[in-house]
Amino acid sequence: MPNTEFEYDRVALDVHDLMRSIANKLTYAVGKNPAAASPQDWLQATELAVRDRMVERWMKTTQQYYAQDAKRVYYLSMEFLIGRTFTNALLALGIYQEVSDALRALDIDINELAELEPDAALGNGGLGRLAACFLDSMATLGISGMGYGIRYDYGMFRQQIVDGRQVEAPDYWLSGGNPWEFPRPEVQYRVRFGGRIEKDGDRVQWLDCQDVLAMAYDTVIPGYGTDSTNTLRLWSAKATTEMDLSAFNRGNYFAAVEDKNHSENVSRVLYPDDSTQSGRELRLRQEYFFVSASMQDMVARHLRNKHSFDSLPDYVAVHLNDTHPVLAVPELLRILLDEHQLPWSQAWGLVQRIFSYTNHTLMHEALETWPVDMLGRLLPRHLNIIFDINAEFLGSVTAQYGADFELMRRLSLIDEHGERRVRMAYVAVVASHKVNGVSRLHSELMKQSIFADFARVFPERFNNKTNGVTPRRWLAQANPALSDLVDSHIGRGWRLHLEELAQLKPLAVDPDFAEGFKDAKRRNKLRLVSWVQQNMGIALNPDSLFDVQVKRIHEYKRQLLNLLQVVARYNRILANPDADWVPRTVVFAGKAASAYHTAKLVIKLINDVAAVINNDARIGHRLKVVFMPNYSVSLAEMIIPAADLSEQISTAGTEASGTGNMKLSLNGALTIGTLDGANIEIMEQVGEENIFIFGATAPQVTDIRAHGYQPRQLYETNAELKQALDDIRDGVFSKDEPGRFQQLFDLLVNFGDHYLLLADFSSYMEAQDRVDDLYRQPEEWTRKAILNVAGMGVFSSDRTIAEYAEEVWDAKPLKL
Ligand code: 26W
Repeated sequence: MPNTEFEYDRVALDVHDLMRSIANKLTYAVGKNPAAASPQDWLQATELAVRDRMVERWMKTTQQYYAQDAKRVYYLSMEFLIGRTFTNALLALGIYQEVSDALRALDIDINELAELEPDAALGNGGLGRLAACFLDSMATLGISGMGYGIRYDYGMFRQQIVDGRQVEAPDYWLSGGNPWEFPRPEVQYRVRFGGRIEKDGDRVQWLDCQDVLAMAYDTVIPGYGTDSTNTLRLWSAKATTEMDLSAFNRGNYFAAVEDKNHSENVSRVLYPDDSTQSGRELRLRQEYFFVSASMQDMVARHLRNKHSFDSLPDYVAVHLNDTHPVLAVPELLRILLDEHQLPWSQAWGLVQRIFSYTNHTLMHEALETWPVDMLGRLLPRHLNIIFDINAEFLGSVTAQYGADFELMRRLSLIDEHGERRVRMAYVAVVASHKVNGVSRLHSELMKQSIFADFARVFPERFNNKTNGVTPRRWLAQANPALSDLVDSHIGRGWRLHLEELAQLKPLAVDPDFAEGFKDAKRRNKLRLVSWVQQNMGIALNPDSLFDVQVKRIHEYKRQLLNLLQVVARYNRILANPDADWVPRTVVFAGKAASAYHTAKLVIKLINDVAAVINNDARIGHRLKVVFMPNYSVSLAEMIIPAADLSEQISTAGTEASGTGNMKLSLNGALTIGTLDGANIEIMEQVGEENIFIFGATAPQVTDIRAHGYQPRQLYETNAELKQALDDIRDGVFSKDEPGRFQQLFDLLVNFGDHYLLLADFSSYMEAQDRVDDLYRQPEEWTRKAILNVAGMGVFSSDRTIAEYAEEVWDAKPLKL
């Protein structure tokens, strides 16, 4: 890690210089004169002026990468959930104040400009955001890292709430242009699909395929307070010929254009599914499209600089962000074998030294498998290679364990039950020298469940890398109020050394610091209150407890458990209005996969419950419920700093890690959560007395399921739970359509309650009572909140990346 605290780089950056370069950009790059310029034009001009200052560092870094003969990490991911870049770039360069002053001198408010930038929402949720935090940390640590992914024309859908229901609208994020990217028309690779294989002795040819071109777009990724600047290279599809000229000449203009559109569809849209695999051919095409271009690019770069393949693993590490990019394995083999005529044993040896793989979920329905038929039709040579890997692998297993057919069947890369399918996670494990989970619990469960047999065959491959988040975005950028306070007590070094937050521990009992802390939280709450007022017309009470659950909507994350608690609280208030209620604002946000019926019904229920409670005069300020539409990185940056309570309530054993849990705690929210994913490690860091833990543990979950779980019995014996469930079933929140939520009731009471909401309900209610009790003692609450911030040091993605660099990639920082 860089060891000097970052000093502002004020070289030649006085405000007048900046004003001049912004004005120049407006005129010569945007092509507007100041009188006619819209706020968007000013934003674009400012972004271009800022970009120039990143490019200088970028070139220096690239130069040093070659000069120092460094190893580079290629991070392959279908998703990069970057969010906005403008403010992040200003903070990284240390010129936020100067640019703000320059804009003010031009009579422009920097915050208003920043709000105009669209999010780069090229991801669904945790996995995509983790990739973005990792890019930030790699650049900041000086690791030469390159992200490879897809430049989707349309990112994650925009969520509208119409009559309480989710409606998906396209995300036209590129329509105003994207000043952060550099198109590279000179960097294009041909990606082939279909066709057939012809073998002639050792020579293999892939013939009669359809092809599409992958063109590179480079985005600059600045490190914080360093010259180190990396690249995110995203691929966009281009038809190989502008159009089919023969069709054109036959006068069939439209057929020609349609064909062109068809091949370019491959980079059109991000699949909005996380945690269920769609099984669609276009998704498979996307996966191959970007890994093929990436491997071709990587090999070409290596051959430009080095002469032989022997040294490839000394210069490149390729990391697989889940199984989505696993086809990079047979693709690199194809390039080495068929295009460069390497012998199999050499090529396979290289591959196993180059690849590493992170698993992000144990959920069965999320594990990718592709039908052998589909793969064989689309990528005949790659299927071939996968069969060869399988033969080699099973051969080595037989040599070691004898001919145990049951074991072979379990380990085979091909699932032979019913329709034959390729198990992509198994390909990843066999091809990688390191395989990791994303929290300690998850990494253990991974070895006990989906990879149990592999963990015995390759014990040395399995390891853990607990996730982290970048403190630059998730504290410095999102929470200036708290950042300023922290700076004035322990200095600015935490941005690069998050463990320095531990110095806040003694300040938890310092009345001045506590006062400042409360004040910062209140300002963040007011920011959220005014957003909700302006955008949703709902008046929130900033003095209420802000209880926040923001994440994808999924049954395993149990938004419905939270809602049962809300309904039970509503009933309690109605039964006892004069008790000393702690006023609460319950905030939900998150998208549901567009085909996930149950998750969408949960969104409708949240909105229906909100409508009833918020309009019930008997409740008043005691309880409010809001569902904020279109959860995104930039919305998270506003919601998280305003939170008092962080809901991390997944069924133990289901949430691989969670990263929202880290962001919320880092911003001074207390967690109410199960012993799942990284919650366990958060508890260890902040202390058991500073977190609200409830519910069954992972082993208890297994036990409950094994012993004939009876949710109906819980329903019948817990009166408060029964009332809440009956209210939902009987239409208390859906008077216009009383049976609307029958299905949700049935899932819990009659169809087995797979995620054990009813089993954890009473424990959750008790934990919520402890939350209220503590909130009644504001000094105590604040003290514990400060201790949460102070305990978050280890959850910096810098720590995570340093571990990957050392133990997985063997990559050293550039000396800059
Ligand atoms: C093939 C469909 C599909 C798409 C995405 C299946 C699964 C995924 C991802 C693995 C889902 C995901 O985002 N997982 C989350 O990864 C985070 C980063 O490691 C973890 O913190 C979350 O716990 C995990 O749910």
